[in-house]
Amino acid sequence: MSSPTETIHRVLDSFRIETPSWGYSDTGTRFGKFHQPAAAIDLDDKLADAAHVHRLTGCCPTVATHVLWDFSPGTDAAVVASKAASLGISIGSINPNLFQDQIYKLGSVGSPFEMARDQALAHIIDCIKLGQVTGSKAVSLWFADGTNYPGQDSIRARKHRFEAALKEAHGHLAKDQILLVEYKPFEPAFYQTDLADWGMSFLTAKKAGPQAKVLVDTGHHYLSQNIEQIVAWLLDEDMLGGFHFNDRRYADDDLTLGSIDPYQIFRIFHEIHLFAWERGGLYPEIEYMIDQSHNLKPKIEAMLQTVCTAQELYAKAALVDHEALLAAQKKGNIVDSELCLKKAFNTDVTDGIAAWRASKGLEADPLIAHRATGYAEKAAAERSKRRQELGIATEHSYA
Ligand code: PSV
Ligand code: MN
Ligand code: MN
Repeated sequence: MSSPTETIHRVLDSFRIETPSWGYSDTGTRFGKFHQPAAAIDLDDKLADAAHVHRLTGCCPTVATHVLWDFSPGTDAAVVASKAASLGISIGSINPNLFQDQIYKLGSVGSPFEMARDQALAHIIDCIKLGQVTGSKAVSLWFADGTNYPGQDSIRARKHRFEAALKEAHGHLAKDQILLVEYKPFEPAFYQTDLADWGMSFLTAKKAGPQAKVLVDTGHHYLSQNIEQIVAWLLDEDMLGGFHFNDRRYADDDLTLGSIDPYQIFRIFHEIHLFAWERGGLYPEIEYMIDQSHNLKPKIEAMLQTVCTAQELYAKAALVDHEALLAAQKKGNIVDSELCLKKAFNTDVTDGIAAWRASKGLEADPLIAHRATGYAEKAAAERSKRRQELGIATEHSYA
């Protein structure tokens, strides 16, 4: 058996986390937006911020992009890809925007209106092509589709429209592309969401084709739902495509990963490590992505906190003694089985992770290292000036 330090090094070496472009710019809740002086204004700023996070952590080489928020019709995707490359990162998942346009009032691919469905499908296909130009692997689909009142539309007709659209979209994928199908049980549709849970995403992805898999956004579940069980089932069916990391207290809160319930994230990672251990150390291909847009915390700090928490919980979960767990389970020893998880969860992995960072030429603590660079202050000064020149609403800072 390898030592804890060796285990931590081994698992962190292949653990990559994608940061979201929308996590670097000013976003808000439906109640308002609190501007931050250092927030990214445009895609160039977002790429620079993502590259900065990667430089500090060494594990965030890709940035997810949101079409319409990042790419306008005139944007040259190849230029964007080479800009990213010049900063040492690349464009990660492409997220179509299927909820912003007026035409999507009653849904996108699930809409009763053919015009809306056609526009949505064409947009997804455009995003698949965009992914081919930028060299991205995943096209990540989240739909705001659903209905708000009983009787508003036929639930089964909407299901069929989804199946047809995703099957058609799948036909446009290149061999190395994947289609990730996210689910969400509520909001903005409140009576019924078309892809409300993992089962609906699973079936829709299966019908779309072999390159479509399920995306688990940790915030998109009912309270107290056992997410690790969903993960275990998806792993077993080879249908787990990726994650959107965040934490929540009530709903889709998009709080920092592990800020509310780190043990939940640990248990998810445990299922993944256990699955790999049973396969002789062969890990499934999973896209680990962050889906958080911090409205109150400084954005880069929140991103670094998230990445470090993900690494910490991933490392801890790798320390579960699988042999001891199996032996305890075989004896029906519930207490010892549970203790195998608790022991790993309670292990302090700070030094092990610091040693891993040192071996990559990284500082022990990315957050402290970030503060020492003065990056945020420089960005705040430069971006505030640019905002004024551009006539963009400026921030009111209490800091
Ligand atoms: C909306 O719920 C959402 O947070 C989804 O999780 C998407 O993945 C994300 O927005 C980006 O469109
Ligand atoms: Mn998401
Ligand atoms: Mn969400």
